[in-house]
Amino acid sequence: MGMAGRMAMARMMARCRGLLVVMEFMAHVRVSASSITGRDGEPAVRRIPRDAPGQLRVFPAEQRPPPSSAAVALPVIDLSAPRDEVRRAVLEAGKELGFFQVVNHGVPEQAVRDMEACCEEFFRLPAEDKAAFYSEDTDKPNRLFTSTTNGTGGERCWRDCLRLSCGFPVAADAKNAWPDNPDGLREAMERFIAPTRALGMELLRLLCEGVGLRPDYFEGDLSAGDVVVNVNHYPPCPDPVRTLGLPPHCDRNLITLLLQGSVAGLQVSYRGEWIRVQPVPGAFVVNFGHQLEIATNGLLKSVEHRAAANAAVPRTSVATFIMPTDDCLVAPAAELAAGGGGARYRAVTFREFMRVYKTVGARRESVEKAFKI
Ligand SMILES: O=C(O)CCC(=O)C(=O)O
Repeated sequence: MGMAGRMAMARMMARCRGLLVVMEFMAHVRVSASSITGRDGEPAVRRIPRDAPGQLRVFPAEQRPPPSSAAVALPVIDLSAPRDEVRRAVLEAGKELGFFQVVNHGVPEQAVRDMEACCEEFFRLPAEDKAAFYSEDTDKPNRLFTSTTNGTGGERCWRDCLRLSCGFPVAADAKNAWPDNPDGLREAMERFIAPTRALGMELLRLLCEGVGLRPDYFEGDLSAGDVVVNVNHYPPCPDPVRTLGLPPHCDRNLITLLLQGSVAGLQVSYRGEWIRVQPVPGAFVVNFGHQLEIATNGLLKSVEHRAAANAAVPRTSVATFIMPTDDCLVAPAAELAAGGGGARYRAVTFREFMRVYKTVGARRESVEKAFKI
């Protein structure tokens, strides 16, 4: 074969490879659902929705979205109130629920709006424009994937996710690793990350003051790992009663700041019930990850939450996770351990925590079992 022939062949193979990726991507978001089974192997769905993803996770009845919600709402805390008041409210909500919403939080409205708009636009792109970003390699810091590896036993939940990561401050090569389509996504992400991370650090300072740690306790390695953003996208689901967007899980990081958008879906575990979190325009939902629970010796807990699917409209949420560095040794703060009858968690590097977390899954009970003394 001559040079021109070899080049034509190379071009065709490259096109085929591209197509395979697209087909693989499509297979993950829309394939025939003939193999739907519950976790225990029982054929849980008898009438299969025509457009359901393959191996759709069908949750046992007791884990499905409840017909009614708990009669408790997450507190909405105005961060522009006097500091004493804010500190008290944040600590109270944090101790009681492990979750709260914040408004007047200092993250510019425009930064929030641009981030949400670019993320929604990303998921509206044709599959072939997103396919290059699709990967099932969980070690990749930036990727598009379907469902979650958390506690689904390989079955799929009704969620696509664009995960974007960076160190802080954001370096040029980190920014260049994010999708450049749609236009402006990289810039929106960069403008969003800085004030959102600053909000997380301010909440950590308030919590430190509240529990009696020095205000900068979480500055340094405990918060200097990658900032990870999960853009969760839940397309309308043909059978939302029998599956979930995300299964119950606790977060692995230090603190999480979630924009849940205008469509409800987040549910928070509270005394055996699920609180449906009502969207508050412009608010961040805040919750604690396992690293905060370990560092505060269990004073502030990482609480299980999940995302419901819905049949009517697509939903996009943006979760920002503040993480320790991989080598950071996370242990109960000495002053809290002393006051709390000794350390209740073993000291662990964040790398080792993540190794175990990936093995035991994200349910609260299994993580507790692995790290509680
Ligand atoms: O979409 C939501 O409301 C929840 C997202 C979430 O829990 C996560 O990204 O870990």
